Amino acid sequence: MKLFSYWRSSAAYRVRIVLNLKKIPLEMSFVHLIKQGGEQRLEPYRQVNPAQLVPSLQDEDITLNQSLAIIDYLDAKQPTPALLPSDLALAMQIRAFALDIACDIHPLNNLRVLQYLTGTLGISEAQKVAWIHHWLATGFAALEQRLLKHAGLFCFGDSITLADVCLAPQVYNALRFQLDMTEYPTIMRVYQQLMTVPAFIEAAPEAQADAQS
Ligand SMILES: N[C@@H](CCC(=O)N[C@@H](CS)C(=O)NCC(=O)O)C(=O)O
Repeated sequence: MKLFSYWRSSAAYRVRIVLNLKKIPLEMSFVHLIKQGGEQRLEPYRQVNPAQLVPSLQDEDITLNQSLAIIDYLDAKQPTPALLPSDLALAMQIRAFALDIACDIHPLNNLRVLQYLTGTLGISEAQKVAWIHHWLATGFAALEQRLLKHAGLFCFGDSITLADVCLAPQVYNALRFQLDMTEYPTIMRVYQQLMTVPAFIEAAPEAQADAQS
């Protein structure tokens, strides 16, 4: 298996956490999202993923994009540890929480969106930061409410689930953009707990071979 990743990509970070939790060995291929105008836009990677986004996973004759589809694929191949509980209602609430992040929070602050805002539409750096903070705060307010109901040690009880896999990279991203997190004490408590788990520590952006490159 080969994962196309970039150290600061929060979508790739999700997949790296799952690979570590499930102890699946694989080869890494780094796609630098800034150098050369973004290697994701160059022909070799466009052949892998025409959407020009990381991550992508290659396994034998299959090439997959979308981190949550990749995670489902890995989960099917290596079911333990499980990322969702057997209780259907709880499992779907966890999946919905993951989708809250992957569909409704993350895309608004993605690199190409920010580049379009500053480049094509000409907004200032301050306006860009306001945009990032607005959409993160909107999303985190709802996540905080959900966690008040469900959190134990982790997002949903005391076991790591798909919700934690998506939450940690999104919080990393928010801290990187210096969002004031005092409004989200439950999110931060869970995040601090996740930051003690080896699978999360080893998947962190700064722990990657391409970090700071
Ligand atoms: N929904 C996709 C999102 C993928 C995505 O947006 N990747 C970002 C990095 S986190 C990217 O490659 N950005 C490059 C760009 O915006 O040009 C997934 O979950 O895999």
